[in-house]
Amino acid sequence: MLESASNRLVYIDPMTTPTFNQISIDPHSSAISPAHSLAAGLLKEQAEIAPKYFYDNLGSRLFEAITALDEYYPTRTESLIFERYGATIFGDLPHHRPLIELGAGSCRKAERLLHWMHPSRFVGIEIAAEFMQEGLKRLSERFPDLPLYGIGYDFSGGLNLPFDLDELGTGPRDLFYPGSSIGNFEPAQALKLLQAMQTLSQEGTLVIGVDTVKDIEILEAAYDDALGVTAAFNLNVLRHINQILKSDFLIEDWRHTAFFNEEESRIEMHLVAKRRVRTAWPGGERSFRENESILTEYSYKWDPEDFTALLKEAGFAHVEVWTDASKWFAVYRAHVRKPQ
Ligand code: AVJ
Repeated sequence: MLESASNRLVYIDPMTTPTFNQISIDPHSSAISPAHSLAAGLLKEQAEIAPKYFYDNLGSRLFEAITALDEYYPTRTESLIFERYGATIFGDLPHHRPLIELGAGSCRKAERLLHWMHPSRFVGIEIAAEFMQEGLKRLSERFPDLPLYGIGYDFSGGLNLPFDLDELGTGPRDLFYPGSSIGNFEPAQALKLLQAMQTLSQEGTLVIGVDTVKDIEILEAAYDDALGVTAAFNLNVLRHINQILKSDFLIEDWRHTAFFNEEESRIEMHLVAKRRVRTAWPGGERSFRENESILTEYSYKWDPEDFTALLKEAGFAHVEVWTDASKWFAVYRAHVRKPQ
C-alpha cells in the first residue's frame, strides 16, 4: 500500500479487485483551494477559468463526444499514427518497466498500446479520477495480470506527486502523454512540465502526442463544430464551477467562441457574455459587459522542429517523430539516453 507524506491523500483502497489498486487523492491538490483560485481567475481583467475545470463527469463525456466529431481531427489522426507505427514506437521499449499515463481519461489509448508493451504495471494519473475508474475497470478485465493504479491528481501545477512512486519499483519508467494536452500549457509552463516528466521517467522514455500548425480553417472548425458539441463542452465549465464556487452563472447568458491566434500559435476558447451579466459567489462578484469574455482554454499547436527543440531543452537528448501523411499530428518518443 502506498503511504503519503501529504494530508491531501484522502482515501486509499489498496485492492478493489486483486489487481486494481485505487489511489484516490483530492484531484484539486494545489496549495490554494479551487474556489480561491477560481475567484482569482474571474477577477482578472481578462477573466479566466483554467481548462482543467472542463473535466467533471459530464465534461469528460462531452470531450469523448468531441473526439468522435468529423471536425476534430487530433484524436483520430493520433490513432492512425499509433495504428501504423505503434509496434515500433512501443514495441521497441524494454519490458517490465512501470508505464505511467498522464491524463489517462477513459484509458482507451492505454488499452491499445498494452498490446505492444509489457510493462510491470500501469499507473493512470487523471484529474477526473472517478471517470478514469471505469476505464481502469475495463483494463483490469482485459489485462487481469497487470497491476493497475489509478491516481486522482491535478498536475497542471507541476508533477510533485504527493507520495513516493518508488513504491511502484525503482529504475526507469515509461511515460505516456497522448492527445496534445500539453497544448493547454503556455510554452514556458510546457517546458517545466516536460522537465518534470524527464525527472519522473528516471531515464526511461516519454511518448507524447502533440497537435501541429495547419490551415486556420481546419484548426478553427475543430474547435467550433457544426453540431455544437464543443460549445456545450465549453459552456459546461460554468455548471461545474457553479458547483465548486457556488457562483450563479446562467448558461444562457453566454456563447462559445474559438479562434486561432496565429501570433501565439494557439487556439483560444472563450465564453462571451451575450448581454451585461453580473455573477456573485460567497465572498465576491464580477460584472461583465456585453461581449466581454472569459478565457477558458489555450490549445497550442507546435511545429515538429519547435517541439523537438523544446523536448531537448527539457533534457531529452534523443527525440524521434512520427506523423501522418498530411502532418496534421505528431507523436514524439524522447529519451535521455539512447536505449540499448
Ligand atoms: C484535451 C486539451 C487536447 O486542446 O484539443 C477539445 C481539449 N478543447 N476541444 C484540445 C479540447 C476543445 C483538447 N485537449
